Amino acid sequence: MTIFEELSEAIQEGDAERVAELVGRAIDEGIQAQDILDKGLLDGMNKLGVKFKNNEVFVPEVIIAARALNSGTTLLKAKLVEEGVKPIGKVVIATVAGDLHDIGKNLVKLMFEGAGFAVIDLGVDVSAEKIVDAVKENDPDIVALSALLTTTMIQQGNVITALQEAGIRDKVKVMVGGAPVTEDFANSIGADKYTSDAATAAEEAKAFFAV
Ligand code: B1M
Repeated sequence: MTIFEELSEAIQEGDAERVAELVGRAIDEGIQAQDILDKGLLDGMNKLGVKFKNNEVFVPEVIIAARALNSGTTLLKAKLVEEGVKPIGKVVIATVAGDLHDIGKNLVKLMFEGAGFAVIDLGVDVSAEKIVDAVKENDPDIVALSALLTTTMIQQGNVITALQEAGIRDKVKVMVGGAPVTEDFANSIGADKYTSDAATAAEEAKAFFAV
């Protein structure tokens, strides 16, 4: 088994200690940080994403794998900066106003990070105004909105209206999701993409960049 395969397996098993040990070994062997990231860490996270989508693993496994991914990327960060590796895109993510549910939003965030995006997480119960401010401040490629209540999903539309009113709607792709959200609803509010789960959200985000 190659060191990349070992890393991918350790990520899928959520073995943070082993991930740290393998990343350290790969760095010592002079392997490029980008390869360690793409062929090892992100390969593992992508494979886990597919298993999550197919209901072969569940939320706890994804959270544990994300912790393992973090232990690897923390070690790699300095080397990645040194090699000038850039994230493939920037995402502002939030759970909309009035909504405190963040488990799904956090999973979407993890999948985006696993796919190589830089993610700015605004948290829960985030107003349209705050999201517009964050877009102006951070110039993201994607705004990702989560809503878990039938009473708050309408806020996703309010965010799009606020982006239009601020004259910055065309600068970002708006992705929406959450249990009560449907493709029809997403179309009705003018979102760019609806996905039903976190792994597909990251895949579709990559498709925007044709990566
Ligand atoms: Co709440 N809650 N909750 N809750 N809660 C639901 C959503 C509910 C369906 C339960 C029920 O009644 N059967 C119901 C909503 C009913 C409705 O609107 N029709 C409900 C209610 C009513 C409420 C309160 C109003 C209860 C009360 O106080 N009377 C209250 C509201 C508080 C508020 O937000 N203002 C409330 C509170 C809470 C807790 C705080 C106790 C807790 C949240 C804890 C937290 O998030 N930190 C909670 C929980 C845990 C749930 C349930 C049980 C589980 C939600 C969850 O995390 N699922 C939920 C019932 C259920 O869904 N079975 C329920 C796991 C998570 C991984 O799934 O978030 O759907 P989910 O994410 C999925 C997809 O939706 C998708 O990806 C994930 C999978 O890969 N996805 C995206 C999510 N965001 C996406 C964004 C994307 C793409 C995909 O692109 C950007």
